[in-house]
Amino acid sequence: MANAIRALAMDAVEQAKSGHPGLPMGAADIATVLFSRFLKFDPADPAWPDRDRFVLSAGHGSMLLYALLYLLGYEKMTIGEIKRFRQLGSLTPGHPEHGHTPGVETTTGPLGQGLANAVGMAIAERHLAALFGGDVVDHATYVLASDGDLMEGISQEAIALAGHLKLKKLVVLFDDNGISIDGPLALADSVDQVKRFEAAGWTATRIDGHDPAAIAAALEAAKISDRPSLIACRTTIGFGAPTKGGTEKAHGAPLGANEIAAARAKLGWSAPAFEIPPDILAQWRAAGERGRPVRLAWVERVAALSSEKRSEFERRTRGELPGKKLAGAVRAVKEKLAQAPKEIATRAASEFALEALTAALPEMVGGSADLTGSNNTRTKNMTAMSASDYSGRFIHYGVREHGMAAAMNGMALHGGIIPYSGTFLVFSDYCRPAIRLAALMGERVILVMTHDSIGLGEDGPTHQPVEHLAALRAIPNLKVFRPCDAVETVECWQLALESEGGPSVLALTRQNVPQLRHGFDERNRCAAGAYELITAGDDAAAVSLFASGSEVAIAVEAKKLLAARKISARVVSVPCFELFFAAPEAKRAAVIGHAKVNVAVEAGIRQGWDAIIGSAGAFVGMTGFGASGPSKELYQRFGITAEKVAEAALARLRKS
Ligand SMILES: Cc1ncc(C[n+]2csc(CCOP(=O)(O)OP(=O)(O)O)c2C)c(N)n1
Repeated sequence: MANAIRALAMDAVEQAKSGHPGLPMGAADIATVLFSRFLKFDPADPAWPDRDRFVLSAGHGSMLLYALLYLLGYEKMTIGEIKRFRQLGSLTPGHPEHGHTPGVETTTGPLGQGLANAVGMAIAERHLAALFGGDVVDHATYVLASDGDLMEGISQEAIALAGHLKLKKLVVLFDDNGISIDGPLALADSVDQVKRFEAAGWTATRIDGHDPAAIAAALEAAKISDRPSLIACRTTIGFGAPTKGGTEKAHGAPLGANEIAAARAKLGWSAPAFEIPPDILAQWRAAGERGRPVRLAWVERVAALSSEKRSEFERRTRGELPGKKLAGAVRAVKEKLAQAPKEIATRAASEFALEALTAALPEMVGGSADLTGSNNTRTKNMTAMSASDYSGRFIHYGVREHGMAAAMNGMALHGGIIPYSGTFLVFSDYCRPAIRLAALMGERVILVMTHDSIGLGEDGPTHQPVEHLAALRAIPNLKVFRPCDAVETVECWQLALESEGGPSVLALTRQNVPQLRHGFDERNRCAAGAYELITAGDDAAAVSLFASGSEVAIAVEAKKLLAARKISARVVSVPCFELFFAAPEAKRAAVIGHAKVNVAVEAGIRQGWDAIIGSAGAFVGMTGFGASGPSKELYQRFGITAEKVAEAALARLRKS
């Protein structure tokens, strides 16, 4: 059965003239034992909520997964798709893509991410099991990780968190082949992985990864472990390839016709390319059938839940928001703000909104990378998740931004949870690879990022984001929200929660900002991405002032300065570029207006703003790094003031 995987991997890579045969050939025995005897799944329902998860963290070994899906009988994964490995539009892209190929749990390729996703999946399983009971939530998460996965820094964050939370149903199968692209691992690494995982609170064993009995025994032991398990499986990369096996030559290139022929002979595999002997295929298909009765029994157990519990479980599994409750919570927050306006930091406004939102949406699971008090992501009635109580809805991620962002992807992929996190905006760089993957996969994760400009003050330039808004706005399918006041903050929260098909960043201030939206307005004005906050009055505006976040108040002051000089100006708040750019052209044109002069103000770099103000527009913002000092002095020092905005407008008017 394992040789069927090896043959398909060799043949598909050869046909595609590119790809990675080494990992599938080396890990074939591990995968065969896991999928034919341990993994709980049903090819007839790849999205069955209580399936065990299998994460191929070493995504370059994608042919391992595609071969398994075909052999086990996943309907969409035909032999034709295997033959079209790596071709445009096939279900067999170079690296596994979640949402594209049924049976692929997460998109992998950037090493280390899959392992950290799996930690999030295992957290989600424990949390939901605590809420809904082991009768309906009881599955394991298996990871196949390579040397590369374990060399990446993110793996340390992931395994430390998993060990701390005692995620006993998480099992990492380490493809311990001692080879990476440059050659023997010894060129670059000498870590004892067993000791490393043990130090992080895991059980860890070392086995022969080509011995099915040893693999099965280790998997059995992992099942009863009270901690997460590492099984370091000593394997030979490209197992079966007579000259290239065991070397880096098997890692990432077609083996060539001669080597493939010799491998077939060595493995005793006489079937032609892409053909699986019927008896072997039948064995695989029988393995694929194992899970059906298990799933049907589960369906019955779900049906036996009280109707209230069942409908809540199913709602959460579908990722469907409790629409009325969400709308009610947002309305209640807005009504309070209309009655008693708040001059507070938007991070505090976020906490104010979260009190209502987390009460209405039990699927929200929050957290922070050790900045809970600064990020304001923990509401009063949230308890911490721990190894002794997985029902807690707040995760102390520790100082692990990258692991946090990737674990959130895993939680969102698992389903039943809307994860949100907290850190400083400047550390979005530490989360970026995971944010990019959330955007690529279209997963709803929400990243609260506070201290969003020089306005954070005394911590200085290491902590003051400058290019971060632009850098985040550059990621496709990511919404970057920068609300200007408490009302916009709750509106942006609502939009992020409703953003089912992608992640959101909420960039929030440390410093207080005035409430600029007065009175109760049912509409979510931020949904337009940008909108006219203050009109010019009766006159046609000579100046349009655009701003986001804390700088909207500066634009409002600048309007007053201009008015004193008999120049009419309008103020446009721009809480979300992406939503604005997605609006129909006519709407965008109306918001941009046709004043003689456009000026934008944002305490970040100009990049991106030209799409709104045009290259002739004036920009007031940052051109270099910040400095350490009180916030108000920094705004003066870097010239991000109402006076400078008014001056910029006047200078442009004089020229026009
Ligand atoms: C973050 C990241 N860096 C680099 C790469 C490119 N890359 C792909 S596989 C690999 C290492 C291969 O070694 P190993 O992980 O042991 O896989 P094996 O050779 O055993 O298949 C590298 C550097 C990547 N995919 N992701």
